[in-house]
Amino acid sequence: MRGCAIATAFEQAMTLRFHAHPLASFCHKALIALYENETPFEHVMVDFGDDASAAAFRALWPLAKMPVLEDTARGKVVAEASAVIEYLDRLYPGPVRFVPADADAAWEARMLDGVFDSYVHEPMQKIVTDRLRPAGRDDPEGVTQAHAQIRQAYDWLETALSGRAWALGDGFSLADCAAAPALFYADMVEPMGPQHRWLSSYLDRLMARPSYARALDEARPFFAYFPLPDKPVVAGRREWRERRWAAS
Ligand SMILES: N[C@@H](CCC(=O)N[C@@H](CS)C(=O)NCC(=O)O)C(=O)O
Repeated sequence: MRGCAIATAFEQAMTLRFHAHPLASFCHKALIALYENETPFEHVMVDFGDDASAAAFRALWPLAKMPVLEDTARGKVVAEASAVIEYLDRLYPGPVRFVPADADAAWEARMLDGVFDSYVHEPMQKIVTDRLRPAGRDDPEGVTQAHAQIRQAYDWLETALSGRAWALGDGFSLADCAAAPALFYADMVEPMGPQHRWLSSYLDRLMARPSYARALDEARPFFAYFPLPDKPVVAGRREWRERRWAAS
């Protein structure tokens, strides 16, 4: 029996190939779901700085955005982090279910997933990628709008999530997978203020959750490439926030 279980896990690892980069925030989102259920998979590193890696990834997924889950057993290529999580939830389920069976909880999970993606994660990406643009080709107006969008989302989320341990309440879901990398990186480019006390404590819980702590640990060797060298990335983050709040 034991041998069988090991063979099954091994075969599944060969079946699911997760194309991602350890620093990439949308990859973290889907990786959390894989780690939550300890789903066996093979990690395929996507390195856009390496011509062969970039070409192989573009051949698999012409829109060339990570993450992509390749299911070789079923002949499927699943792109978009939310779709990857739903795919795992339906086809490779584990103890943590990411889209709740209850209809009201399900739409709320998807709604919050969309809020984190569109109003926190994507504006954060806008701010970060603008810092990487060549001089004179930056977009200050777009960056100002992105900061305002994140602040507006923080204010709404502070009230919407108040009193909840996780985005929906007690159970971890798709919305928490979306929240973790979105809030983690957004807090570095648009720091939460004292008026976002609950949201900040939610980010602390997400960072302490073993699935996300593991993803962050794997990202550690690459943090130097994140264009914000003056901020504590993981260790000291809470102290950095408390010092800022005390001074404000
Ligand atoms: N809507 C996509 C966004 C994915 C995305 O933006 N991925 C980034 C990494 S976090 C990427 O592949 N960037 C590479 C590039 O833009 O060239 C999703 O939800 O998965």
